[in-house]
Amino acid sequence: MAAMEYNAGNIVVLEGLEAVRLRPGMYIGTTGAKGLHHILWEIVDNSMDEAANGYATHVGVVIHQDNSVSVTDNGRGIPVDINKKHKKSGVELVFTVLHAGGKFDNNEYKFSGGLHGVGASVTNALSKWLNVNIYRDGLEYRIEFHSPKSGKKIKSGIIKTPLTQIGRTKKKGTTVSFMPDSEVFGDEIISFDTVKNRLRELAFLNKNITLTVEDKRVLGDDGKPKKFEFCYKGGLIDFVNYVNEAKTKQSNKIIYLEGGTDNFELQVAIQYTQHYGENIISYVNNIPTTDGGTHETGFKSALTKALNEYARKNNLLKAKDTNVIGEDYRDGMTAIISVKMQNIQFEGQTKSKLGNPEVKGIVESILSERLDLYLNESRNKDIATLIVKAGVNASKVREAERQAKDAQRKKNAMTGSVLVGKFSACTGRNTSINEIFIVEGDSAGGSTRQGRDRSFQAVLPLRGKPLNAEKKQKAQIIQNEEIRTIVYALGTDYDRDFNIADLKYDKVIILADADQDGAHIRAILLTFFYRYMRQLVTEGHVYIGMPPLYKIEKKGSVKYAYDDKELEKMTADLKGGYTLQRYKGLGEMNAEQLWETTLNPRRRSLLRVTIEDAAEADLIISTLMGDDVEMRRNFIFENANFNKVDLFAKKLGG
Ligand code: TTJ
Repeated sequence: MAAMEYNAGNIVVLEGLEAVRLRPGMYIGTTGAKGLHHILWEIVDNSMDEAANGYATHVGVVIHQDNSVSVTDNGRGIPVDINKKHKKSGVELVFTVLHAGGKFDNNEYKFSGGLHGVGASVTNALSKWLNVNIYRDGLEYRIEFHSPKSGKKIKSGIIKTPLTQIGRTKKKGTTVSFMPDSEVFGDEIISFDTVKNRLRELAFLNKNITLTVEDKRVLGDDGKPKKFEFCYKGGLIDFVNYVNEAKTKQSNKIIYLEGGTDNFELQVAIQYTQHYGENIISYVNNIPTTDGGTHETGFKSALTKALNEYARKNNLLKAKDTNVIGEDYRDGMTAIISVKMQNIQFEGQTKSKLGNPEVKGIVESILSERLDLYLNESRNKDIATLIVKAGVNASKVREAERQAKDAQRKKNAMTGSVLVGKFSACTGRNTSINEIFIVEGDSAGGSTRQGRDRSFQAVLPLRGKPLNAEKKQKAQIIQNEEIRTIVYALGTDYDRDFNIADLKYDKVIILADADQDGAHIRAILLTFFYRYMRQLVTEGHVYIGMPPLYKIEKKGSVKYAYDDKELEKMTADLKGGYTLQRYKGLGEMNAEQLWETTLNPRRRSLLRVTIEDAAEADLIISTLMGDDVEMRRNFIFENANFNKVDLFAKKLGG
């Protein structure tokens, strides 16, 4: 009987992992870079759970030369004893039962971090091999897996070497090493920067835990593997400092508030800067909620109420004044919100919005109480007054801007469109396929206009450089001719009046040269879109066009290379006898060549601009475009060029 049960159970397990192999997308979203990193986060999250609950102090990631990865913690070690119900060791269950993860013992951790809880078995299923070493009670254990191959009959199982005690040890903890399967992920490999950024974020969110990442594929200047270590005693306070590093502050003070109940924890850190707009970065169980949700709504509502109450009580708002609206109290604010809770529900297309309706009230009630205490403490009087005054002021500025904008509208109506003579619209009306090219320079603009397919491609040449949105007041920005033309052409309006439903194009494509000037124009435009039309970016409408860098001609046949790697391959294939032209700019191509290489959807290469990491995006933009010259110089020096902003971009296809 027992044997039967074991076999039956075994088959279910294998079918589970086989299902993951057959449809990886169902479990990790994509088999591109994001999915590949997802299977690493599944492992890291387990170690973070152990650390966040006080059992481990260190979590480390090592990327090996062969592109395999190890994750190590110094926690209690995954259980090795036999689970009575399943008749298997704890570790075997973790890696072979779908959705089990570290959560096979439901009551082990109060809050479980991590992505979507598909668990470590998914990592196992999508790895060529996966090995676990466990250091526990003075003994070292090891178990080795290799994954079922899709399309082939499953034989005895996926365990290569069963759980074995292999020696004695003084260490404690767990190490999991695995090789992402190239049959699933192609030639996608783990990115050091992606790991580094995520571990830094985790270190901010979980104070006093040390996170390390080491890349054995790359040697640093000292001849040793690249390595970073993150550990923050200040948690969210350090996080705000990091995000605001390049910004001019209203006050150096950071407001830190926390509170909660048995099964809900809230932490908030706030600082006011002199920069335009608000920057709220929020998390639930360490998962970024880029689209906000009920925790953010609760936060905003508590903040507005508390500040208005304070304003009335201290006569900063007079009886005749109306309340200041929330948006005005958040102008210049950086806030980081982290909640930990059970049974999270995510909403929205990208599942990055917290949906639990009860959370709004919970956050609101915790924060109202804490904020009230904070604001009324005598030593906080200066900051409380400063914030309220800034809010009152922002509301006056907003009113003045509205009037200026109305006046501008009337002026536009009288003088006709600002676009006359510059902009070439497309003839088709289908906004779901139409494209607009924003092109650097009049001459390139001219070739683009002649080369395009006018049925769906519009062209807007830029004469001068648009204003850097990071450095200017809002009112100045819309005075700028280039910016005004863009806003008008897109049809969406901007800032608080922005409405994505009015967007006239599916793709907004920035077309600039592959040089410093071009990079600068790209950065300026991306900054404007990011600050004033954010949805345009988050919903994936912004692209960077990629003109070729080289033209290779042999016996009348022409080929184009878009980067040096491609050029190397092409010239090697041709084995001599060719002529090579390096394009210095868009202007060197005639209309026909431009169509062939850069405009034609069948042939061209586009980068789609994405924002996965809002904190990083904000920091890069404020550093590159902000007013701290010294920081900018260091940043550009460290990152070798001005193109870091282009790192937001992901190549399409391939
Ligand atoms: C579970 O309850 C008993 C004590 O240990 C708990 C546990 O699971 N600890 C644990 C799991 N520490 N580290 C892990 C772990 C580490 C890695 C790298 C990967 C996985 C799947 C789990």
